[in-house]
Amino acid sequence: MYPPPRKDFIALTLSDPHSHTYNNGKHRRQSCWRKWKQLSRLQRSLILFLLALMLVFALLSFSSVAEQRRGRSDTEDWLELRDRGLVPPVLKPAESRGPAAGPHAEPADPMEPRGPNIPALARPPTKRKPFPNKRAPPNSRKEGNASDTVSDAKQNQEVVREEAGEEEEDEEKVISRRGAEPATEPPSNQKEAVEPQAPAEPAASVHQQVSPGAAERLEAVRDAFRHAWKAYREYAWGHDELKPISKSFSEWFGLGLTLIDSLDTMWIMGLKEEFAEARSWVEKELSFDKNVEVNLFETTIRILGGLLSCYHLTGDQLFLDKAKDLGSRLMPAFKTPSKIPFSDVNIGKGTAHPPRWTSDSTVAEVTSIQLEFRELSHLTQDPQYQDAVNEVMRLVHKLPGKHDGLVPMFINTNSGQFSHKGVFTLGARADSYYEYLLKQWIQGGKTEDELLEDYLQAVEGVKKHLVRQTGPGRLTFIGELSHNRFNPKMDHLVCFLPGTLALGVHSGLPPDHMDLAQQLMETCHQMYRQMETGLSPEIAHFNMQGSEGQDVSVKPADRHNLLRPETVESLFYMYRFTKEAKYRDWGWDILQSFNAFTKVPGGGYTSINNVRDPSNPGPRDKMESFFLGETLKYLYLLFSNDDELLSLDKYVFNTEAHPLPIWPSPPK
Ligand code: DMJ
Repeated sequence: MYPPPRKDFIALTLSDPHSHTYNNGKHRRQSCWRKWKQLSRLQRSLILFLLALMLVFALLSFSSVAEQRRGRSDTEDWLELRDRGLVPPVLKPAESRGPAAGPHAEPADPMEPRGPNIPALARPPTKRKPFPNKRAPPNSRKEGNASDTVSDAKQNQEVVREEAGEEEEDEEKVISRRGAEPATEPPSNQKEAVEPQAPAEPAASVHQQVSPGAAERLEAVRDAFRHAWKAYREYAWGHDELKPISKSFSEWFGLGLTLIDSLDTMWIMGLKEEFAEARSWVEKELSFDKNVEVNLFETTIRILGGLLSCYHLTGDQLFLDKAKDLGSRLMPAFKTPSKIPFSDVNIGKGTAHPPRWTSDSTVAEVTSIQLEFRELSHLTQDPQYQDAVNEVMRLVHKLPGKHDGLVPMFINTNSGQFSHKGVFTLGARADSYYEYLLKQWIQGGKTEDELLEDYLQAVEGVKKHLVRQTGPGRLTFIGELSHNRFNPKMDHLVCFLPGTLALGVHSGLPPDHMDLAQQLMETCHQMYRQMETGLSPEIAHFNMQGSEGQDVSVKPADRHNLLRPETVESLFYMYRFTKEAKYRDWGWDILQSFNAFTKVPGGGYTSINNVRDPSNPGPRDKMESFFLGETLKYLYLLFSNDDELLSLDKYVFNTEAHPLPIWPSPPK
């Protein structure tokens, strides 16, 4: 018998797959083992080494394939979202990153699915910073000062660019929030906040009911709000206004103006956690027992109106208690010889006075506090508030010096007569007189005839004296009358008028008011469209000469944009009553322009100096409280399901966009 030959290779014996004999496996094991034993030590070591090498290689490739598979799945997610139209359009690199997070990470919104924040998906998670319970900026923070005018626009541009670098860092923090890390503890004040009662129609439901396009737009408005709020929260918490470029704040009355002004916006947008945190500040920090001078009108429309609307939306007694406290502290303003209130009140001392240079008050101011004071009486059953403001309307109703229903801009607190007569405008110092005539009439159940009479007469006066058309494009606009001389100048403030006229028609007033509303809406839209930044100037001049040239021109001193709400406010009304998609599209264009030219990287929006220069719009380092209180709110309402959210048959919006209920029964 020959010994088995030594082999330098391994013979593999493949079993017949069809042979299922009982001993087959055992036999094969024995055969392999025999063959292994026949190999030399060197051969065995070589084979073992090769096998070990293959094992290591296999392990390495497995982890890399798994990694790739994870990456691919995120990309696929992104593509799917993009195809479904859920990815917001990219405006410029900074904006495409989605909202950045500062040291205060944004809490997740429990009411809504967050909109896609796509670029963050494929990034590795990073550690999230804790959520500090900061109620006010520390003492080291720069104090706000009165001057918010930026002398050197270039310098500010550089600041903006520098801040863009910061957003790279911020972006990483956003990414961490999207990872699977446990949620950070909320601030203690947030935990203690009393959960406000849910509104009858929570804003969260709106998202499910609107079309995909509208849902994307709503999310873009919420993103804008969050971006602005983040900076306010971090750099101006509890102060009146944010200075987003210097990351500081400025005070006007020292009452947390932006915070209170924004409360109902947050509620409407379904930003429940942000709302709860702000509510907690109102509960623990807000005090009106302060030696501060406040402007009666501004405090009424923003703070009193904001508190009252929050009370209605949430049913939370805290807001009504605060409103009552503030209302009673404003009452000294009415202690004048004429009962026409002074412009300024010291709410701590209980004293009131006109501005230092005059004994006049502004007509719009004394006639645009009525909705709020009347509502306060309605809720408290204390007639003193409504008696005071109704008396003002009664006096103005019968006052000589009007021009076919148009009112001058000033009224004297001693004599109770109009002063500086002969100038008529629908812009600053007169605007909301007209708006509140209609809205008081609606609030009171359409029973107060003098209000209606004054409103209808005023609209006729506007048509007769102030409405003109441009030569080139036949744009209808509202000019001003100064001692019988017509001036083709229109403040952006006048863009409230299309919305008010439309509301009047919706409330049963002459249908031809709608024609004027539509034409003026087109003009306000053109005031944005014809500017290089897509943003309206503060004041526009209109070309009434010939058929050549531009319809709209802007004087150098009027080129600024303060993030004002009037045009988007009117778009909201016009869309509600006509359902024409173009009004939503115009609002969307405005939001894009705000994002392109006023968004400060890292947080906040700034008013700008020059709407005609897209390469250097010149940030002013100020975010007005009404941007959060009004402008974004109206944009949100414009894109939301109108039947579900704040019906205009149930609510009337005050001039700072705070919804107040229409009374079910007429006033006594
Ligand atoms: C708002 O504060 C109010 O609407 C006011 O009546 C005039 N407009 C500003 C914002 O532009």
